[in-house]
Amino acid sequence: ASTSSYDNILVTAPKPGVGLITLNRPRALNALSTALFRELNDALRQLDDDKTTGAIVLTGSEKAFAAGADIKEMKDLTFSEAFNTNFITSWSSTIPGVRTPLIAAVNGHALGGGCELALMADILYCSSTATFGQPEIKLGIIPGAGGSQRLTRAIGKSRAMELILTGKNFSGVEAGQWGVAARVFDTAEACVQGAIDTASKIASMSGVAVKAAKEVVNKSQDLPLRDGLEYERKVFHSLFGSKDQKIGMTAFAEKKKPEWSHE
Ligand code: CO8
Repeated sequence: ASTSSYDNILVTAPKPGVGLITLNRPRALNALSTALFRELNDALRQLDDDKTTGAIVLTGSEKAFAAGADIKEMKDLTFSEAFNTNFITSWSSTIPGVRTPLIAAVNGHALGGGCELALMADILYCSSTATFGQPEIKLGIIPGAGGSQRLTRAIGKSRAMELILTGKNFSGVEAGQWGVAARVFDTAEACVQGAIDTASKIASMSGVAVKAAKEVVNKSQDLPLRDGLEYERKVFHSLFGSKDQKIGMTAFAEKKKPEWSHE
């Protein structure tokens, strides 16, 4: 396992091909500060560039995935500072460009920016006792990193409107029922382990096919169906130019295990 010199996060390699980023600001329940995001984005970029990393898991502690943006840091922010520095944009602009699959393992509080950060992941796992919510309305603001958009797409307008207008939380169990979470675990430990196991499985596939699959699934969130289907077909055709298509199909025909080139 590799370690690093970050102050707010820990980066390890729990299994071959898997990068694990743990948000680690326990005294502030992993509140998302500029310093934390600078480190998180740096670690994500490094793992994404590392050819040996096939999937990334992002988690927090048992108590908090992240309790939101750092309210103490934002308290005195003015409109002109927020506008001129394009506040939050630099925080949330790295993740959409990460091509390696990202799995969020959410335990404890995932509130405000913490909920939005979890929703930015490709796959979300949580424990039944996780607490999600967009409490911004109670602070006199609104979600600013996709809460009104990604959450609404995930759970529908009426439920999203209720949550965002009242600031009430929803549980890990509800996240599972509503399709926010792909899987719900009984304990925090099982949740993180489940995410690592899925990441390991993804890392055992062809890296070219995995990146292509992630790209086309994400297009479904942006494109009308006809354009999405066409996009999928183009990428599908293009994969017949990859080495791994030949390796995968030849291995099947010869009843062997494929040894991916990731090319
Ligand atoms: N910011 C700064 N500090 C925080 C935050 C936060 N969001 N959340 C908790 N802390 C601090 C507390 O101030 C406290 O510090 P101290 O010991 O110095 O007083 C410490 O963490 C422990 O917290 P509590 O004592 O409150 O712990 P409890 O277990 O009693 O309560 C709660 C836990 C319910 C999570 C509570 O801390 C809480 O309500 N936190 C604020 C939640 C919130 O409103 N979050 C939304 C913030 S706004 C936002 O996220 C805008 C989105 C911006 C986009 C982000 C880009 C991805």
